Parts: sequence; structure tokens; C-alpha cells
Amino acid sequence: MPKENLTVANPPAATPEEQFDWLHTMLQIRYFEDECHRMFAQGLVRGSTHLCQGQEGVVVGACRAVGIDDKVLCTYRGHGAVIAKGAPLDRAFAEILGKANGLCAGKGGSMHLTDMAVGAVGSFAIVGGHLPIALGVAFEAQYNERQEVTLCFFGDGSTNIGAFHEALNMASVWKLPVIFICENNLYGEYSPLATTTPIERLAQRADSYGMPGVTIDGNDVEGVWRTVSDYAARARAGAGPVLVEALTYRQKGHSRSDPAKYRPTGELEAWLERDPIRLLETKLEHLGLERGHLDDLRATAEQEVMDALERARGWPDPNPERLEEDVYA
Ligand SMILES: Cc1ncc(C[n+]2csc(CCOP(=O)(O)OP(=O)(O)O)c2C)c(N)n1
Ligand SMILES: [Mg+2]
Repeated sequence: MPKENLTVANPPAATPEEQFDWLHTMLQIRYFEDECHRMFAQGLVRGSTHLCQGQEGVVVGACRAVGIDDKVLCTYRGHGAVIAKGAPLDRAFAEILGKANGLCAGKGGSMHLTDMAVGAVGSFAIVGGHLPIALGVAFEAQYNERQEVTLCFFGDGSTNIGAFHEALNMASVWKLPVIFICENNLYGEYSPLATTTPIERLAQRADSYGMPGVTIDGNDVEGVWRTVSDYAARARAGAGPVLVEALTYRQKGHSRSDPAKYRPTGELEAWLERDPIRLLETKLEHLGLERGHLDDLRATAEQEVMDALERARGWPDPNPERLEEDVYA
């Protein structure tokens, strides 16, 4: 690969229309998860749920920087990534409700949303377990000479797992087109990062593997979009992987059963001031959008979510005879 092909100019700034569209998706994710929370509280869902509320800027910014043919892998906190990649809201709800029309025919649930039709290759519950799988996905595209990139989202806690280090090492040696995106939300399950990790800037871990490592504001959706657009273009040109550390915050507990009492007083409130949806709305107002227009968008997104839920609830439960279908390849 000639060196000049590896230098890609920064992408242009996003238009207000594009940013309005991102806001729409971020609101859909926010309302979708409000309903998930309610459904779990009502006992309509088996298993657990892990909300990404507060982290929507990372997944929307990153997924909008790539195309439908590019692939995404994420964690059990993956509702946002899969919706941002384009999965339909009704079939995502149906999956969480265990319905036959669910994205995985109701067999995966909240922690395993997958929609191959839009390149959402999987949500994985084993911390760090999907990083080597992302390598396989990227290798397949590289081997078959398709210029696709793979986005791999994971939490800060994953960076202390062996598979993280093995995956970054091999991705770098093989120049695989993977964008590793660490959603650093400051906590593992219940542990503050500083109690498990001896460094503050996780992007530094890229140094050991000879790839670029950058820390960005994950609540600035346009900043995420720019960074991922830039590195995706480089990866398509053969420059290999990157580690992006996106600083963000989960506004709810780790999972449904966690009231998050371990947080210092005032921390949540400070991060709510930097809520990614609020930040983007303020920015669009500065760009000249009227508040009423933004309020209308909120109402539209909420109605779309409620309509999708109503459709999903009306769909049939799976036929028990199909239990073992799709289980073995
Ligand atoms: C290999 C493995 N160890 C432990 C767990 C239990 N566990 C589930 S989530 C979690 C915390 C992960 O934190 P982080 O990677 O920061 O992701 P976040 O939940 O903050 O999005 C742990 C320890 C697991 N699922 N897999
Ligand atoms: Mg975390």
C-alpha cells in the first residue's frame, strides 16, 4: 500500500440536517430504553437488561460514520448500537419480549440483539469475548477484498481482559480494518475504573500494539462521527486498526437490579448536564433550529417507539417446536 493512500483528509463538518437525523436516532434509543425499563419492571421480560442511556452519542456518531455493508459488534449494553446501525425498533422490542418475529426469533433477548441485514453481527455478554470475533469478521472482508470496516464496541472493563490484548495485537499485525471503540463510562459492573485499572487513559494501551490510540468526548456525537469517519477511511485504505476511547457515562445502574448507590454525590448530576442529547439539541438551537422543531422531533420519536412496541406486543410467541432451529450450525 503506497504511503500517500494512508493519509486521509478529515471529513467535512456534518450538515445541520445530518445532525438532526442523528438526534432523531438518539431520541429513539432513549425512548426505546425507557420502555425496556418499564417492560422489565412489569415482569414482561425474562432475563436482565443493561441500558446505554447517556452513551447514545458514541453509538450513533460511530454507526453513522460507516455504511450498511460495514459491520458492528457490541456488548450486552447493545440496544443503542444495533438500533443506530439500522435495526427496526419493532423487531428489537419483539426480541426483548421473546416473540417469534424478534431479531433472533426470540431466542436471544436483550443481551444478544443481532440483525445481519444491517450489519449488526452480534451483541455479546462475555466481557471482552467478542473482540477476537471482530477480528474474524474483519479478516473475512479483507481476505475477500471488500473495503469494509468492522466497528467493535466494548466497555472500559474489557480492557483488563486477556482477549482485548490478544485481539489488538493480532489486528495490528494483520492490519485488519477494525475500529476498536472503548465506551469508557468510568465503571465496570459496580467498580470505579481506578480500583481495577492502573492507568487513567485507556487509549494509551494502543501503544503496546503499534496502532493509533485516541481519547475523545463520547457525548459529542459530531466529534465521534469525525473521528470514526477518519479512521474508517484509513482502515479501508489498508492502514489497519485504531483504538478509540470515548469518554461517556451510563446514567442508569449497571443492570436492571442496580440502583447505583456507589456513585459519589453529584456525579450523575454533573454528567446529566453533559447529556449527549441535550448537548446536540443546544448545538442545533445555536445553528438556528427553533425549539418547537426540536420538541416536535421528541414527540415524533416517542410516538414511533410507542407504535413499534404496540406492534411487537401484538406479534405471536414462538412455536415451541422451533426451539432447536438455528441452534447448531
Ligand atoms: C468474562 C466475564 N467476566 C465477568 C462478567 C460479569 N460482568 C458482566 S458486565 C461486567 C462489567 C463490564 O464492565 P465494562 O466492560 O466497563 O462495561 P459496561 O458494563 O460498563 O458497559 C462484568 C464484570 C462477564 N459477563 N464476563
Ligand atoms: Mg464500563
